[in-house]
Amino acid sequence: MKQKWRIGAGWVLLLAVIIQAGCGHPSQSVLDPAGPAGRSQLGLIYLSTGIMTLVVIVVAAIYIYVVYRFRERPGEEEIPEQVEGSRKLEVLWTVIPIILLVILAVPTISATFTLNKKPEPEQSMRVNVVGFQYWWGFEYPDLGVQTANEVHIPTGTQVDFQMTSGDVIHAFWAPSLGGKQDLNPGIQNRLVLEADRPGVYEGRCTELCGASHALMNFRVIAHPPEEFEEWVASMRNPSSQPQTPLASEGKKLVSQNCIGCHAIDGAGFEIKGRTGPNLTAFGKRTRIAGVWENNKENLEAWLKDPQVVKPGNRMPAFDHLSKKEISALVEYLSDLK
Ligand code: HEC
Ligand SMILES: [Cu+2]
Repeated sequence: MKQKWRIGAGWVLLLAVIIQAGCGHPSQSVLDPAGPAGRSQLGLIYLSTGIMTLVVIVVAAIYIYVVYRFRERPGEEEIPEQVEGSRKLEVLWTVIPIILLVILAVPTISATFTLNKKPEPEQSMRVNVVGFQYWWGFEYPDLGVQTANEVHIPTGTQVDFQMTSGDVIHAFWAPSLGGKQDLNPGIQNRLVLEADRPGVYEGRCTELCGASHALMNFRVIAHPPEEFEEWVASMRNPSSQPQTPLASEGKKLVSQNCIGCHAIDGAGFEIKGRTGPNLTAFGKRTRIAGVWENNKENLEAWLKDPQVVKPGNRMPAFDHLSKKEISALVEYLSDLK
């Protein structure tokens, strides 16, 4: 039964991918690069696929020819001339692969060094990334802004992502922009990405990290520079105060239940928890925990039991709260803009 359910889910996922690809909306494909890193990697993919295709065609052609040419014919007892130890052939099939590997290696090594180059601090923007089971923390050290699961960047700017992990090994991959890079505890790795056009670029964890690894998604949202400046300004001065009595009730509940793990800038809480995603301007996020559309219904379900959505994640269920209390929390959180 479970197996059937999984196969069904697989088909739904495949269909979703096809439909998404059709919309050309959130982009998640190495074949549709949106920046220099992705383009350079796609070039290498074409080169290696081209060389491999050539090898397969040549080897298959020789194979078919040999099988046909030296087949056993009726009345023919003799075995064909044996060529074991032929110096000419040995040299030939050693030298050809060496040449192919050199053709592959030179651009690959050169691209690897280019992609790993430290960008000029004046011409780039630094973003610190920390991976956790199963969410992404993003910090803009020069802008004084923090967010989670959705990282906003300006187009046409090199973004110097410096990454590490808060627990196990994760890996950062936004296929359209380029990648991947591992996030190792205690080590800082770099990935420099740039988006040439505004858009939403899907990202994923690509290092098996636990039960909800497959749900450890993020989004890179690229804006034209002026729009990005507006986003930064709104994050520096977020509206974190409740607008309705219900939301005030919600804020109180947050201060009693949530701030040990979550920070909300501008709300005036004394404690700023760091073991969960920063919830500043949470109402502006497109998704909850990177997997669910951000709307009131889903948020309610998330708070009642986050484990249903993301098995094994580190947020406890709040099913002991009353319906009214959950509504109050939802009201306050969705108003954070
Ligand atoms: C013990 C720590 C802890 C407590 C307490 C906690 N959370 Fe969380 N919360 C987390 C973690 C960890 C995540 C990330 C889950 C994941 O995606 O893996 C999370 C995720 C979330 C998210 C999704 C964030 C995003 O970026 O999409 C929301 C919303 C949220 N929590 C709200 C709350 C509220 C409201 C409370 C209080 C009623 C609360 N949390 C209490 C740890 C906690
Ligand atoms: Cu992960």
